[in-house]
Amino acid sequence: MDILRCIGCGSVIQCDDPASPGYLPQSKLPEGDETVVCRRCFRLKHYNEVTPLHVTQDEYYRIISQIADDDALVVNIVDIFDLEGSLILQIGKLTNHNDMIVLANKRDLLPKSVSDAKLLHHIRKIVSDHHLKPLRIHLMSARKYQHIDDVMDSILELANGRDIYIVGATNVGKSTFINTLLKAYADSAEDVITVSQAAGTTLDMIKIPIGDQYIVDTPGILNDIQLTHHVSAATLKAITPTKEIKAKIYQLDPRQTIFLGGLARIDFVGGERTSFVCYAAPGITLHRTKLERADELFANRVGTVLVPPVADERFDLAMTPFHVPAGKHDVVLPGLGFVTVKGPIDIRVHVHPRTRPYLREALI
Ligand SMILES: Nc1nc2c(ncn2[C@@H]2O[C@H](COP(=O)(O)OP(=O)(O)OP(=O)(O)O)[C@@H](O)[C@H]2O)c(=O)[nH]1
Ligand SMILES: [Mg+2]
Repeated sequence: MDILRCIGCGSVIQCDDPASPGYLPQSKLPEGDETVVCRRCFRLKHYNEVTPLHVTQDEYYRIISQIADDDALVVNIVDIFDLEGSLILQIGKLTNHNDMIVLANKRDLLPKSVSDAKLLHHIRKIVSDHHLKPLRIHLMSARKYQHIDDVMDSILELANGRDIYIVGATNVGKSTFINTLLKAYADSAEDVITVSQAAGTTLDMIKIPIGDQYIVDTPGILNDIQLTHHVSAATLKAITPTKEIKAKIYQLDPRQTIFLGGLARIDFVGGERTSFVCYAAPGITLHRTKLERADELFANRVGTVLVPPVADERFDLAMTPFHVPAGKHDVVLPGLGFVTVKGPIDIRVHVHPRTRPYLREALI
């Protein structure tokens, strides 16, 4: 008998261990050759109930390195909202330097006033800093169907009949992208592959035939510098924007601080009074205070004034000082958003110790 796989996450179906991927009670096994969905995917889809499971790093490498044996097109999806966090350093080597295209997903989250040209310029720089050499880079929104036709034209042209592997860090939208393609080009009425806000949704390769070639979904690699992996489900929900993020503007005097909930803080240490234009999910409470009060506030008011996080979740934040040169710059707070400021000023940026804040020329 052929191995039976879950169409939602790619796991091999098994009836022995409810805690392992692909579990389905014996009684639910299909009689004929219809597609099956494992219990975890079923629950995710119908009750939004997440059973945490992760592909280990070794397992990930084993799965992804299969691409190295194929002459294929690698479609590397990254998340515009967390570019640094969603790039995989070793991907060129793991895929034996197969031809690659980069798709920068979730364009819908950034304001329309951000120019595509500027955004592409910035993405190109980060991609090349990471020593990746894609044949092309596209912006898109898999969820909102933005630029999907252009992307598909590019992919089919560059694949030229070869298999197409969709790779990327967890949560960048790989499965959403394939579902979107299936709806747009194969008349699929609903999402076939399981998609969720939690990291580690897809657990093995899912091969979908399109004509003579395959389009293959893969599990995401868990990048430790993605904030996603360090917060509770409730916090993740609060910090994940669901639509275009809107600017919130604060005028700050030197010696003032602005908090993004209890998850980040920017101290304005020196310079002229200026505006801090914050772009983050509406679920994150912004709070301005005097620098001299900031430590005390952080020690006592996380979860009440400074939310998220809620309940007992607490993080120590790590501090990095920056001199912002003259002109408009974005202070990028990975996984949370960015704050546009005008230099020259001196600031101190406090974020989750696993993530790395950085400066870039302002996108807006
Ligand atoms: N705003 C926005 N959200 C998106 C877009 N594409 C995907 N998402 C969301 O991002 C989250 C992760 O999507 P998935 O498709 O499960 O991501 P994945 O890369 O397959 O994740 P793993 O299987 O865990 O590696 C879900 O909450 C999606 O709804 C997009 O274009 N815009
Ligand atoms: Mg997936």
